[in-house]
Amino acid sequence: MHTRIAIIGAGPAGLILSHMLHLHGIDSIVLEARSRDYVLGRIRAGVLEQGTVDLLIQSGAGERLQREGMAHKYKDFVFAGARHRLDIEDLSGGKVVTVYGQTEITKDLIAAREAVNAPLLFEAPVTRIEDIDSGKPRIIYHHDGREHTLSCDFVAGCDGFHGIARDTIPVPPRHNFERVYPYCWLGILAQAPPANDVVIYAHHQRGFALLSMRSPQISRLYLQVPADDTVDNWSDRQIWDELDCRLAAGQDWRLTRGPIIEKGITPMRSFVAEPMRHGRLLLAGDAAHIVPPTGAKGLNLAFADAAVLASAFIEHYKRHDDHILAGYSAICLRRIWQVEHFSWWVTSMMHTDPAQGPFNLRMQLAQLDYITSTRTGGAMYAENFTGLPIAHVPDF
Ligand code: FAS
Ligand code: PHB
Repeated sequence: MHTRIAIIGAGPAGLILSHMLHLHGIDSIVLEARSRDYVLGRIRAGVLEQGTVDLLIQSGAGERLQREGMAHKYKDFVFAGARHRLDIEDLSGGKVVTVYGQTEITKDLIAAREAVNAPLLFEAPVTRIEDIDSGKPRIIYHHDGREHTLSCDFVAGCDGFHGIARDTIPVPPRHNFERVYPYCWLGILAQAPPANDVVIYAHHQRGFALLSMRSPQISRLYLQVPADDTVDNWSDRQIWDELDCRLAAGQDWRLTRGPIIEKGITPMRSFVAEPMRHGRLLLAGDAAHIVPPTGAKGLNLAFADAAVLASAFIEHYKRHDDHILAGYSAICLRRIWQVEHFSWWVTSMMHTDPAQGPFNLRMQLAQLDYITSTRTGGAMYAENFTGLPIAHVPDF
């Protein structure tokens, strides 16, 4: 078999890339290791930047997002026993964030691909990527109990942090940059109406806590826990009590409780692999970078990479112009490092780290005071939270 673009992974990066290429008449094949049900069942991100929402709507995959997505003009911070509201729409010059689960985006994009009978193979793990330095790279994958070979013009490594594409780039030139944090997030999904109209980030001496949502009936909540913690250490009651303690500190409200339908531990790390291209292999999304979820950037970065990569392929095939393709890694990495900095900064500001001592606690409170009490500080936060500009986005 041959295709122009072999895409490894049916996560947000791989799915939106194949969708955008299709709209420009460029054929691709998506190879996904997991089953369709597994991919559709993953509970992950929830906050979309303005650019991600615009991309989904303009590419025709945002109809349900427009109906069910919850646009947030504000964001709340809780610290030092008080709640502070940030008008992110005003401070960002008119942009908002939209709460709409990554699970729903995956459903919408898989539906869009299957509606045009796109070649999207599940339970088809890629085991090798060959000849990326030649003009005819090959993908070796397993499907239906047999090994297959797929030749292509380019390979898009959209296979996430634990995929194989990144390691196909030799060291050197590949160089990994990493920071692992001494804490994790315990996340829950609960059948309980969200106790607030917008997302709350809480700074507390016992640790960070986050209130988010998936619908008017479903709450998404997180607690900072030690790096070696497990969900088995926490009863439902202990989770709700700790969330109340941190989110409602010094205030006269409490969370609405309900059945917890999903629990999970998310590790916290910052990671970037440079470069994002080697020969005919180009990386996008978590395959190339990871951010701690405090900035709500992982999913949005995947979309931004895919938009630049789609633009590069469109220019290559339709205008025989390789400027974006040649500059792909540098173009993406400039924005990625700015988002890595924002995610690291917000994580360091919001999470308690006993090793940092009391001076650090005062530094955190001073930053939070600056963001919530000055227009300059608020505007800097809002500009990053609603999303930095993406260098190249295809038109549809
Ligand atoms: P993904 O990891 O989503 O997709 C990669 C796909 O490639 C997977 O489906 C995988 O099965 C497949 N694959 C891997 N190896 C393969 C192979 N050899 N052959 C074929 N397919 C292969 N981000 C936020 O912004 N906020 C959050 O709250 C948040 N929570 C998260 C919680 C968890 C548990 C995890 C793991 C991530 C979370 N993220 C969050 C980050 C997440 O949303 C990612 O940024 C996003 O899924 C990135 O999308 P992709 O780059 O497409 O990678
Ligand atoms: C979520 O809704 O899952 C969410 C919100 C904000 C974050 C991370 C995750 O920073």
